[in-house]
Amino acid sequence: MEATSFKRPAPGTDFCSAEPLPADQIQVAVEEALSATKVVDMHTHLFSPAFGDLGLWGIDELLTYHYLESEFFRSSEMTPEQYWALSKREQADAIWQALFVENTPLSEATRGVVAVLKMFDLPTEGPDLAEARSFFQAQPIETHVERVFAMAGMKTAVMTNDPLGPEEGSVWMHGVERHPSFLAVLRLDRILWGWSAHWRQLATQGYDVDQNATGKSIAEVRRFLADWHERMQPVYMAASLPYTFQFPEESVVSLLLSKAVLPSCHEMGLPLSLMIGVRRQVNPRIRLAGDGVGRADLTALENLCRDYPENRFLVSVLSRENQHELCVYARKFNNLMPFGCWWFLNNPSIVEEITRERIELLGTSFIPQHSDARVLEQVIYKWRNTRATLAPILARSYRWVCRDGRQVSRRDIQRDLHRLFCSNFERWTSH
Ligand code: RAT
Ligand code: ZN
Repeated sequence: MEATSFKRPAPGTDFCSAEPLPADQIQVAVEEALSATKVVDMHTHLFSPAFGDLGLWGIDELLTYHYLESEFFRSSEMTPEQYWALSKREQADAIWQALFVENTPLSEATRGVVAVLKMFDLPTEGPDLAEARSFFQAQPIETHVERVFAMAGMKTAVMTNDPLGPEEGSVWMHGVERHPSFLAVLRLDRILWGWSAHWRQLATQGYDVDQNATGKSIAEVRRFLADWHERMQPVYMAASLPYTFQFPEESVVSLLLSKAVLPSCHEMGLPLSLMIGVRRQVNPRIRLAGDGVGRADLTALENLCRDYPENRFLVSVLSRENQHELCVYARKFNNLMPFGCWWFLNNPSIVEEITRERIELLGTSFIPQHSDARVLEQVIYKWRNTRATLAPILARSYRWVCRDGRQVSRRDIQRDLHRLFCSNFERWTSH
């Protein structure tokens, strides 16, 4: 099975050919190059097999993805409380029944499940999930991971690793075997936004910190980050920030960012990834599915990029209304790398709009997409859809430059795709 539904490149296709391409061959050349480009998935919630049950995969996890849970409550009479009382398997059955049997799976997240089932030759419209369950149960995880990465056309997946995560922290403490296809990321949400609820965890681990981050706290948070840098070898540090994020301001978050996180990132040579725009728990009854979106004030980002020119920022914004500003800021600050079309933006119509705007304003100096996958097999459909959406946009850009008077070769296309999907990230994270 292919990473895309595009036509397979003819055997012996020379992706390095400098021959100018006739305009009518550009689309196919872009499709072929996209199928052949192995991507770095720079933000996922996947785990390497060494993390055991923290790594989610298989049909029950695919169906209970929080994107599908929020759609489920729109098509079922079941209340959230009744749903949360069910076992995972019962929840998956309920979602299958409501969204795939009683309705046609037209949304992006439901189509994704159909595409995954199809890729494994499993029934896409059966009344129950028996065949899919027995297929996934029979897969040894190590080889299954390799197969899924090959199907998705992925080179590496970047994890999201929370040192204060209840189960994850102890896995790291006991030492984790590195997997060549998974890179670590030091996620800071609990330390930044969750400081008041989590500072004691640092104190328990032997760091001399207090509730208001005074006294030795800053030096001790830096020591904590250094210890976790050593333990995880992360490729960047990361935080998700609410739409109300301001910087600088009189707050513990601002203090920790400016005095601990940014200096540590600089010293360690790591970028800081900021995902801005979540409006947390708009509907707490539906738990993880209950977060929304708000338009952020990106002057916070302007202040960060200008005042910390030695730091590098990987940034994704959740609100559609913030996308243009993000591109404009990227034109002002070369320490800012826009990335991905995140969460509610990861739908073909919006990916198309955002990517066109980014190409027009930034050329190839951005990272078009990450999967944000929480369940292993999601990368198959997410990357397939990304390639399908991007192919015509890129092809059109190449046709336009030809029309303007500059010819384009397969070598140009190959170089550009490599920059977009691999080297923009790899250069910034120096790995
Ligand atoms: O897209 C998602 O799955 C969200 O729930 C978030 O996890 C977001 O991607 C994040 O990393 O905070
Ligand atoms: Zn995420």
